[in-house]
Amino acid sequence: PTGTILGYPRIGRRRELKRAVEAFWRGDIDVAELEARAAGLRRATRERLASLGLGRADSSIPESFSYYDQVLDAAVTVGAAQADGLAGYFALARGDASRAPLEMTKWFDSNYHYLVPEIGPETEFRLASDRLVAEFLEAKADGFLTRPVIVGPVTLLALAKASDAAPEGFRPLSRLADVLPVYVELLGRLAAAGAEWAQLDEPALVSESLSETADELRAAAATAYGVLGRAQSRPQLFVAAPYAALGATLATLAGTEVEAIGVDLVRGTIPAEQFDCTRDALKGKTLVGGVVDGHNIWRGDLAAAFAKLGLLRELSPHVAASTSTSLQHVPHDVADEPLLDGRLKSWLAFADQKVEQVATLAKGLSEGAAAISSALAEASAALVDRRDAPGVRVPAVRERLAGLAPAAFSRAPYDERVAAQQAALDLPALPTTTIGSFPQTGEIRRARAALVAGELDAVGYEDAMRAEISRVVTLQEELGLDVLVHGEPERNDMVQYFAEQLDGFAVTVNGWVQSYGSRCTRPSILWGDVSRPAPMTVEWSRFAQSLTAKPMKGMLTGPVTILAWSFVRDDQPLGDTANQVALALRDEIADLEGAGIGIVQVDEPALRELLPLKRADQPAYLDWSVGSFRLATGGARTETQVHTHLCYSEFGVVIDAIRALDADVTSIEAARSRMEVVHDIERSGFDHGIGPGVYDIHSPRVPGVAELTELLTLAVATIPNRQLWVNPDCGLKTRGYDETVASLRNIVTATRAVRERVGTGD
Ligand code: THG
Ligand code: ZN
Repeated sequence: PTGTILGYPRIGRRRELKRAVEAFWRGDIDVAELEARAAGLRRATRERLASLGLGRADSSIPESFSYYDQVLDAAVTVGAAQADGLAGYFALARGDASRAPLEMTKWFDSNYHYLVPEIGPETEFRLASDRLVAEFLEAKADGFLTRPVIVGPVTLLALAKASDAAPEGFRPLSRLADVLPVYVELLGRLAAAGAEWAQLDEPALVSESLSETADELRAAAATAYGVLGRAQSRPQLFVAAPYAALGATLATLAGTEVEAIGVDLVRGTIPAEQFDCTRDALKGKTLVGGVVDGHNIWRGDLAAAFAKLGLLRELSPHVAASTSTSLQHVPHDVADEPLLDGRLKSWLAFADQKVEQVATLAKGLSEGAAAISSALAEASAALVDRRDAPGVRVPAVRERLAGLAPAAFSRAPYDERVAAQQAALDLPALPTTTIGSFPQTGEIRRARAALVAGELDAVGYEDAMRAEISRVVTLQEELGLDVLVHGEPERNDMVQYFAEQLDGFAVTVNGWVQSYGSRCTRPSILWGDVSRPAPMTVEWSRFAQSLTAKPMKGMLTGPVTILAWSFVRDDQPLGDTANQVALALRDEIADLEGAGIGIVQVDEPALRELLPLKRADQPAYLDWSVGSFRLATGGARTETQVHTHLCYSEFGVVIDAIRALDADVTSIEAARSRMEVVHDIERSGFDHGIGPGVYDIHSPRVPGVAELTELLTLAVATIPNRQLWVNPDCGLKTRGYDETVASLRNIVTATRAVRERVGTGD
């Protein structure tokens, strides 16, 4: 085949898998019904892919289904995670009465989260699942010859963490030789079932953010694919290395007996100096060029993609077109978006359109460029149309950015700010607050759904939201918190809420993308120059502040996070786009100040998330990301206290960035590590306000007063009191009210006890 994709969304065009899996969890359907629905989805996917131009019988359709996560699937397949049936599989992902869920973390530089397998010297590898074989046979019975996909051994081990039983310093990759026989056995079964190709995903080979060095990973690849290549009975092997440049590891893989190697030519290139050595090593191997971007939703430059495949042909006569990554990161189909502007739609390619692009390129490879010249010309015309369309470049936005003085990125010196803020806010020592959102009750969701359905008018909706805000403010006053929030009932999602109000963004109706397990997000599309036609949050905050004499925090989402959780234009540097968003937020902060708001929190939970995989790219990233935050907040008055919140971050990794943000107060996730972070904070010499989360909001467990007191005692013993804030470790949106009230009450009680002990009682 000359065209394929690395993987396809599995959640379903209408999130059918999410619905089925959640119905199973609730006990509404049994395992047979769940399996039947999943099989139906897989069938529909194969038919769809064939109708979009992938071959039915040439292994170009990948078998990339997963009930929850592909890393968990691989771990279960090799026996590294024990799952008793589907219920046991889900228990690994979500935990049950007897065990905690596996840890979840971000999959390379995507917005997808995978489960982290735990592997130690005691882990007994064995082929424990035949799901891959069964799905291949299921396809075969329907007349499809598909290509089974599994996470490869190097990536599986490199992403795993050491089990609790493992000795200090143990690394799962040290078990490579033990896991390879299981892969060999699996390949044998696939061959026996009639599979002609198998795909092994090895994104770890491109990463510089793992604990293994590039040399260690390259050596592991040589070992692994040396062994798998020599397997007695196996399908042809396609090793895919998405998400960044493969570098010298391409030559390493070329030196093994695998039949095809996939390279990401959207994020990476093959350097000219590698051409000679690689060409000889490649011999009869197929190079699969990932030239259609699997990460974004742009139609892109198809002619340029085709030209890249031409360059690959100088390395090997066998070249195939592919996506740069699995299409699991993009929604299904532009045609499912009736409300998107037609002109914008003509610039877009979701998964189905990208499959068609691959099919076009494949045709060009086998029949010559002339056979696809009109398709290439149409894509180029759409690019030209996009370049000059109204809203893509707005002179007023560009002039304002170009005219910024360096001073726009800085506030008064921190000492001055501390004094002015203390005078204005008069907060006690160890002030208590929350991160911003309160539980999104069924009532709130119903009101929003009724508004969207037209059953509730804007006035009725706003009344419902104001009632909720009053309830939340009253609750916080009763609890005795020091800095209050309005609870954000009016926000569906902390990015989409802003995207819906800013010029330059579009939002989708069906553009769901899997975030983890059954959870999805609907990223907004940032297509043009960004500006703020009107204030976005001010009336809600003004109303909330009118209800209380305590300080009310204004709540905004920062520029980096707005970019990270949207599909962002690819026609200018991210930093330029981020600064446009920053200016809109800067104006919003000024308006909040005008409405009497003295504390503004600008959340950047995704600051760590966008960090590039290649170390060489990281300084430039930190430069623009920090710069955009400073531009957003740099206009705040000296007496306005600027907060930020970061999640999913190891403090050690982002401390330099946090310092550079220069926020007055930063709250971070810390509860899961039992406050070990306070030692990092102390060592780093960080001297601004800091709120290490005192309990984990990701679980319904209510932390006890004694436990909280102990954590706070540790914190005050390590960090100067004047710096310390007390808060949960993230927003409360996904929690219920019962546990939220109980937890916050305990936080206030523990804080008061510790305040008295350190002699700065309120
Ligand atoms: N918003 C956006 N992107 C995100 C997050 C977010 N990416 C990273 C992180 N948070 C991912 N975490 C979640 C947590 C919960 C859900 C999705 C991603 C979730 N989604 C609902 C679901 O799938 O049922 C749908 C929500 C909706 O109706 O809008 O619960 O916070 N943009
Ligand atoms: Zn958080």
